[in-house]
Amino acid sequence: HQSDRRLELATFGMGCFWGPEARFGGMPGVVRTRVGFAGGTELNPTYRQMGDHTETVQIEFDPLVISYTDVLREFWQNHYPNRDNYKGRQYISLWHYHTEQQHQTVEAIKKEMEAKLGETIETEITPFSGFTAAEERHQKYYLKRYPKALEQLAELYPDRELLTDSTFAARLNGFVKGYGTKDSVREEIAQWNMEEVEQKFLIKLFSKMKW
Ligand code: MHO
Repeated sequence: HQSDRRLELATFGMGCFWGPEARFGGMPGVVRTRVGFAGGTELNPTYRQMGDHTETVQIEFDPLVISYTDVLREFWQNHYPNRDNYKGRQYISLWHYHTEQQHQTVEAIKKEMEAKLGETIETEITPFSGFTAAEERHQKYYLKRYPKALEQLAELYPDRELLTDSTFAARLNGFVKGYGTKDSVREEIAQWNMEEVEQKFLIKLFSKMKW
């Protein structure tokens, strides 16, 4: 699919991971999304046994289209970071930075958001320490509610791993949750870094998709 040159990673938790995967998956410039577990010590976490890990979304994005700063603002503008942790660490507000440059940006945007919120932000900000993908049934969770659409995608993505990693599926998962319109999705596909015949194929598939 899209080539991976110059992609950047962001890893964060902001409550149940289904919603933020759709939100960020619907954003132009986000090339790949996955949900999983991060931040804890439990070995081989699963949904049923995540131990001290947090429900986390990991995105790969093209910084020429969407900046790390944009991703951070979207993160803080769309959850309350100081909630009581009623289920231990499962739903805490968590930000993992991958580089020292990212770390500095996180601290700067945190200050900006604290000024807006009028409160100290308690998001746990720590260096990335690993990410374990969640079970397949949690990936692109909202898109999975549309079996007819999945059937039409099955030819393109014969195994579910391919669907999980696809930019198209990330955008569709956002679309079904109300992020983006038919036109915005079509317009964006036309910008993707792939052959024009592939773009046309995806646009047609999307336009004719039965939900
Ligand atoms: N309360 C939600 C949480 C799911 S999210 C993957 C539910 O069980 O529907 O934690």
